[in-house]
Amino acid sequence: MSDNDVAAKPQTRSKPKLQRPKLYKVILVNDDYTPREFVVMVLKAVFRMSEETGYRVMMTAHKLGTSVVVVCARDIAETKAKEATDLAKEAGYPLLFTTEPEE
Ligand code: TYC
Repeated sequence: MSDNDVAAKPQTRSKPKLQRPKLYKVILVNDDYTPREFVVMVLKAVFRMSEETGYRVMMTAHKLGTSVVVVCARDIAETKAKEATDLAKEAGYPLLFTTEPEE
């Protein structure tokens, strides 16, 4: 085997790209039955919001139909959305929190 037969090393190295885990939005959905104060109470209890932030998020859903509550990892988003929706269900309200992937 002469020197000329040695296979050339590839000149580029492929750098493995670390995929960032997709983030999910928790979305508050408006309805005609749940009292405003109850929505704010749930936002404070489950999402650790202040009264002011909770009121603002609640009013956004009230006026526009939906409001983004938080953006976080999928398992946390799904757990919190279920916790908040279950609290309302126990109290007899149709209040709904959903999740969807962020673009
Ligand atoms: N629309 C409700 C009312 O007028 C209050 C409300 C706000 C309910 C936001 C749900 O996600 C909601 N009592």
